[in-house]
This record gives sequence, structure tokens and C-alpha cells, in this order.
Amino acid sequence: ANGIPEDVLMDNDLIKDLVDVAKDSALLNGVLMRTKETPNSSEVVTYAPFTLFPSPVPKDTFHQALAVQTHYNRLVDKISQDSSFLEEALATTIKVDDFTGRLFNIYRHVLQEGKIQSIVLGLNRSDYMLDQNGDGSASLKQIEINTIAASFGGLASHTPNVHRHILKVAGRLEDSKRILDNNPSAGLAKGLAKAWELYGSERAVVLYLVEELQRNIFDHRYVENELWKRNIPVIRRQFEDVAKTGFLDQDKRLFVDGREVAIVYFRNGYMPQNYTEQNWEARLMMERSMAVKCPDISTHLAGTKKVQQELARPGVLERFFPGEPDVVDQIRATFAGLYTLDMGPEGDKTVAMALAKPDQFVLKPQREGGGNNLYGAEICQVLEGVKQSTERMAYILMDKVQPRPVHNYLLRLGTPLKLSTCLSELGVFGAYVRHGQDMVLNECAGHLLRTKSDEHSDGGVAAGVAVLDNPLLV
Ligand code: GSH
Repeated sequence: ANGIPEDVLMDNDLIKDLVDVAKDSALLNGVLMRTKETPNSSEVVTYAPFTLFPSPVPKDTFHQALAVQTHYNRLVDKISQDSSFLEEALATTIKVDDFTGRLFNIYRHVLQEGKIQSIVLGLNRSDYMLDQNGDGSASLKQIEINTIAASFGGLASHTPNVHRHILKVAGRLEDSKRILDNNPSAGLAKGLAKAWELYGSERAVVLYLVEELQRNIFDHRYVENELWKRNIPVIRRQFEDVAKTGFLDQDKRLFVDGREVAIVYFRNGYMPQNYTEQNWEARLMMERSMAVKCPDISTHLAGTKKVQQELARPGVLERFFPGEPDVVDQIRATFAGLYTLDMGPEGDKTVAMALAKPDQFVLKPQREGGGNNLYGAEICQVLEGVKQSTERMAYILMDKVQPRPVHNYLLRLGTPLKLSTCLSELGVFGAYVRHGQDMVLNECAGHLLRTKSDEHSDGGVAAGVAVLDNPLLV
């Protein structure tokens, strides 16, 4: 309710005009992406995909999501420091999931050798959907928390002006005033800057570890430019560059291309396809180094689906927040039902439950980047194949969150215009810096609303499924 009225959405002449206005506004406001055809050149670029109109989000759930973020920051940070928890939580997963297993090997290596950097920098994004209740209200339910390469904070800092402008041209000035300011670029940069200052070397650089195809470079550049404004030097390199030119000096300072690295900011390295043997070596070298890693290997592991599921067990949050029942309650209120697929009676129960009502669940492997989850008939197919074997332990099962669909137009280069039935996902950015035992920064760094057609069950903007959006608080 209280979104954009249907008669506006159905006014074809108005919509056609607005679409032209909208695309130009996106370009003028720097909501940009490189193209599929020329992903490594800025000669010809396009608008990043976005919705024609902002989407309604209930005010109270929006504020609930912002308010819980600093608690999530602390939670992720606490998990990252708790080796016995990580060992236990991931014990079964690493037996059957090679990728998590390899990450875990690096983790063990670093633990054994001893961490030498006491500065920790976390930049994450906790993603939610609003589950429809019977009475028409909605509950905030966490989909996942991204502790590595949490993206689109840069572009999200520039979409509010686009929607404001579109709404004004559509004759909806009052709605336009309700679009919130948002500046994750500044919030994420603040975290990077703080960690860089603590590292304490003016010449040392922030290294963006990037992939080969760099369509989303403008999103990176917004945060990067905030750093340059503060005279913090930034370089962009790939795993291959680190492998070829990188080394540690006798104090384990990391050098790449002759530059000392203060921070490695991973915008790559979250998928198995990102790694050759040489890249694994490079990741290990970076993790062993004195450079601040964003995220470090333990924080990366804290973001796995298996950890998410273990946190939902009774008593686990209490273990991380002794004497803070309010914090526990706030975090737990955002949990959807999460179920183990480990071998044994509990996991057997999960299998039976999923097979009986596959449409009510999502089957999640330990993967990032979008498009990996399984729904409906796929759940049955996969589970029938693995249910008797330990392979099932590579997955977790989660309640499927069922948000209320809303009509909107999704604007994406090369996609014909049509009215879509859409679902939205609200992300909240967190930034924190810990120095030894002291949290020296712990902030909510802004939000990201993404919207996709209900024809797709899974996938974000980078995966070509969702588009950028803004909340219209209702
Ligand atoms: N490598 C790209 C970048 O760093 O800009 C994409 C990274 C990526 O896909 N990040 C995921 C994400 O935030 C988390 S691992 N996706 C949001 C989306 O694609 O909508």
C-alpha cells in the first residue's frame, strides 16, 4: 500500500516520457556501469539498472534494520575471533565443501603462525526481505550477511537524486521529498580511512583486489575517490599481479608492485572460479601479511551460510552477548527459520520437511555472488540425490521469506520495457574498525534497496537479476 498508484503505472504516455527522463537522470547523477561488451573500458558506458519508481518499505521495519546493524557488526567481529566456534560450526561443511575447506586451511595456517595485525576492518552488508504476516504487517527477516565484497554502496549514494527527479517530473513532489538521503560511499570510506590511519604509513596504499572483468568499477570509484580526497592512495590490482610482484619483507609488510600495502580491500575472491592455485597462494600471502585485510579470512568465514544457521540455534547468540539480552533479542528477531543438514536425526528431519513442502524453503550452498540457491522442485531434485550422503552437509535449509509483490518498471540496457511484479531486498551497510581489544569505529553506513522481478527467485544486481531502487517509507 501507499506505493505509486496503479493509474500512474498504467499511464503509458507518461511512463514512456519518464523512462527517457529517468535514464538521462541516472547518467547525469553517475549511476553508471560499464557494458557487457566492453567491461574493461570506460569509453562507452551505460546506466546501472534501476527501477523507474522507488518501492514502498514500512518505516518501522526500515528503522529496525538500521538499528540492528551495529549489533551485527559486533556479532561478525566476535565470531571472527572465536576459533573454537568457527571450528565447530564449520567442521562438517569443510569436509564436503572444497571451497570453504580451502578458505579454512588458510584460516588454520594464519592461526598457527599467529596473527600479526591487530587492526581489523569490517565492511559488510546485511540483507533482508519483509515477510508478509497474515494481518497485513511485515517482519524483517535476514536473508544473509555479506562480509566480503559487499557491493553497490557507491552507486546507492547517487540513486536518491534520480528517483527524486523522476517523481517531480511525474508530478509527485510530495513523494519526491520522502526519498531518503543515503551515503554508504562516505560510511565505507570512513572505515577504510580509519584503518589506514591506524596502520600509520603515509605512503602505504589501499589495494582494491579486483576481478578481470570490471563492469562495476564506478561503484568502486565512489569509495576510492573519498579516499583520495583524504590523500589516501589507492591502487587496483588482480590476484595475478599480487602473485607476480607481491612479497612480504622481514616484518611481513606486504609489497605489491613496489608499493607497501596498508589495506587489501577484497572486491574479488568470494567464488571458487576466482581462484587458480596461484591465486590461492596469493590469498595466503596477503592473509599472513601485516596488511589490514577487508575482510580477513576469519571474517570471511563468519559470513558463511553454515555460520548463519548455527547462530540460529538456541543459546548461541547468548554466548556471544552475555549480559546483553536486548542485543540478543534485536538480532534474533531478524532470523528466519534455519535448519541443519548435518548427518543425524536433526538433519533427517530437515530433509523430510524440505521434501514435504519445498515451496516454503530455500536450499543454500556455501556460495556468494548470487544465483546459487535452490527453490521448489530443484530442492527435491538435489536433496533426493544427496540425502543419504554427507554431501548434504554442504547446504543449509532456510525458510523462504515471502514479501508482498509490488508493480514497477525495471530499467536495464537491452531489456524491453514492461510492467513487472517485483520483490525487494533491503540491505544495510555496516562499517567497523577494531584495534586490539578496542572497537574504535562501529557504524551503520547506509542502505541499499534492490528490486527484482518475481520471475527470478535468486540473484543480485551483479548477477544481472536485481536492479537498484530506493525505499519510499510508508
Ligand atoms: N566484484 C563485484 C564488485 O566488487 O563490485 C561484484 C561483487 C559482488 O557480487 N558482491 C556481492 C554483492 O554485494 C556480495 S559477495 N552483490 C550485490 C548484488 O549483486 O546485488
